[in-house]
Amino acid sequence: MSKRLHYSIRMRAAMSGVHISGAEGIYEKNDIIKMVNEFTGRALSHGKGRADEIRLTVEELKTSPVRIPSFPLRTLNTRNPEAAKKASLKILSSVGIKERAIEEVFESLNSGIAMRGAMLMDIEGVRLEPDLLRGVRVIRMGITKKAAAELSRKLGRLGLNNNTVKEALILASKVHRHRMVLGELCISDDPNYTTGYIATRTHGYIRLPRIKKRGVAYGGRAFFIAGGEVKELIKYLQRTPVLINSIKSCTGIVTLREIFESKSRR
Ligand code: PML
Repeated sequence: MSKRLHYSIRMRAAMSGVHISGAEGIYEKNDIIKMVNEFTGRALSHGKGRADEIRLTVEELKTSPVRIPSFPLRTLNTRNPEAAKKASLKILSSVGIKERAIEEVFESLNSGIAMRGAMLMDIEGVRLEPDLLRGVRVIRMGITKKAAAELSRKLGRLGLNNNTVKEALILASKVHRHRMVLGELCISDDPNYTTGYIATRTHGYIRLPRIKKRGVAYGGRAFFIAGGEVKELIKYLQRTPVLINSIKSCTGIVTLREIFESKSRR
């Protein structure tokens, strides 16, 4: 195992007290200055406006990152929010999450209440995160340079080589490494970004275009969880450093049928 030191670099930017942009990764020492520059640049030129407050954290990691592969990525051709919800219900309920829990998450994410972190929803539909307003932020995750180049190449072929997709895929891959997480639903809070995703260990990362109407400035993330200590899960999500070091398949548009047929062949 590598003895090289790793650093978690995290950026959060706000404009007039409202969160507009965030980014993070795990890097070696030589890359710190470059990444601080890059993240600062991102905060100052975000589509939602120019940040007037940028918080940067550079932290030496005390433990070596756990190295894991990314989830495979696919896209369903969902034509509107109703179709995206229907597909989410089918896929998430197939791994044991109750429909009422999925409905509850859609309702909360569409309610307009902005949360910084993710909801933790048990599979029966009961919220379990200690702070219902803030949710749980997932931090200390990244991707190796080699895997990042491979991911850019694979996403590039699909016209998806951008930070939004890459960061969401890294996050979902880290989160589902924990056995308590059965599934995830995410809707972007960017009013111009209408693609969301669901993820499960069985099906991987499934993008859902048009999950919301353009112009809607809210969204969020929920993890469906079962069987264990919430405290222990939160500790993993926030403290365990995870690095993606290999990339599974990145495929274009597939049908729901193909998703169910291929799950055992991934
Ligand atoms: C976000 O805004 O960070 C969430 C993005 C979710 C969808 C990413 C994708 O297109 O795969």
